[in-house]
Amino acid sequence: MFKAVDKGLIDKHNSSLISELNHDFEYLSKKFQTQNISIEEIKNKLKNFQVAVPTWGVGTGGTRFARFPGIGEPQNIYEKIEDCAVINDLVGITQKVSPHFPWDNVSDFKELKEFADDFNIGFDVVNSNTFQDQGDQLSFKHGSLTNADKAVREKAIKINIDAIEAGITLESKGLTVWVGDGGNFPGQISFSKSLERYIDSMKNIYTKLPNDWRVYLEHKPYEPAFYSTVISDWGTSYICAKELGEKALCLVDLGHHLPNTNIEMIVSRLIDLKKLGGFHFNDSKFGDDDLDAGSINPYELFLIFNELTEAQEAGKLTNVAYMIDQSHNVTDPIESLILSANEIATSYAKSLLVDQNLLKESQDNNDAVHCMQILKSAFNTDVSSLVAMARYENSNAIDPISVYRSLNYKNNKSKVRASAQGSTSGIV
Ligand SMILES: [Mn+2]
Repeated sequence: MFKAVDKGLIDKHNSSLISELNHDFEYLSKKFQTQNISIEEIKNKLKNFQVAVPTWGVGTGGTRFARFPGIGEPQNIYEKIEDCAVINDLVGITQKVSPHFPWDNVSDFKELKEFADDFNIGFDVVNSNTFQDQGDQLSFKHGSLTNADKAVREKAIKINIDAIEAGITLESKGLTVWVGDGGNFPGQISFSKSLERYIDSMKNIYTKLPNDWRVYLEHKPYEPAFYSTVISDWGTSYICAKELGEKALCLVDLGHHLPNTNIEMIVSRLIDLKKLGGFHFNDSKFGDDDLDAGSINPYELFLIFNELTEAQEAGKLTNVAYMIDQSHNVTDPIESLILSANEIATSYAKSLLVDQNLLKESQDNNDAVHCMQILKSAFNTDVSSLVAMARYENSNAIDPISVYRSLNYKNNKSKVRASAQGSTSGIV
């Protein structure tokens, strides 16, 4: 089912590239044979891999200084789904979108579900927004789920419960909660009371979760509050998830850590504690930069997937929700999301090349150099033909960017879509 991109156009592009791809794939296949790696097995895993795209990701992001919208930008969730369908028709591993309520203003969720079905798009985890005001008297200026005012907390709880109800109609199975609550001055908020109020509010939300749902708690050290943040780190997130119960898990947003934090170790800890729920993929150099996944530190992304693959092979991992969460300020978001999905799949593929038994043996022998070589050898392998072949066999594009550019998509959309209004950022 290809509605957003003409399948004939993908086939035409693919037919001009398949001969070279076959050649590269065969070379890699022979190389893997000498290493006792089954290329078919890895390819099949890649063909089944999925990472969700956030609805806010297809709009141009912004900073607190400015936003520079591109042409033909989607102006509502229906147009966002069209853009997400373009991405999925080309790459095939982004079949689900993650909406953000009430950012995504929807009056009829059943109709939205039917609209998305028609584009072969499903709904992943839903996100709630209580970090900006929704236009009434009860302001989130001084916090939402942790606000000292009970009426404000109740409003924030209701937004989350509404998001769950919307998600049920959309056949989602989870809710991600991130709050920007915190303080800008020492003494402004009580560390103790604000955390207590967070847990109390979350307990209210938790009781509304259907049995097969999960709630994902997202932590972040700073911003918008710059002195203290209520859910500031993975430890706090873990404590809250444990307090709430089995359906509550921790979500790791790669950008939500201070520089030089060993994120892959946090991933391992959360796996061992049975509380790793999901990821928001992006990249950063300084803080929550929301840059494209794998654009700055692809080795870190690989090391994270190495932990996930090790846990998967050891039977320690169950459903983990993968989502891209980045802000595209200077690129066409569709191109950035195509490349990011590809980077994530590439890191996953490379992690599958790691000989986990050999790594364990070398660790036990205290052979630091050999351990590093095992990881570096997998990371340095060019798996682009393998990732492209998985796409080709799934009927998607060998070279998605070139097909996308040949569509002249945004230029065409600029003639039928309203031009961007105002300045809505996309930073979560
Ligand atoms: Mn996030």
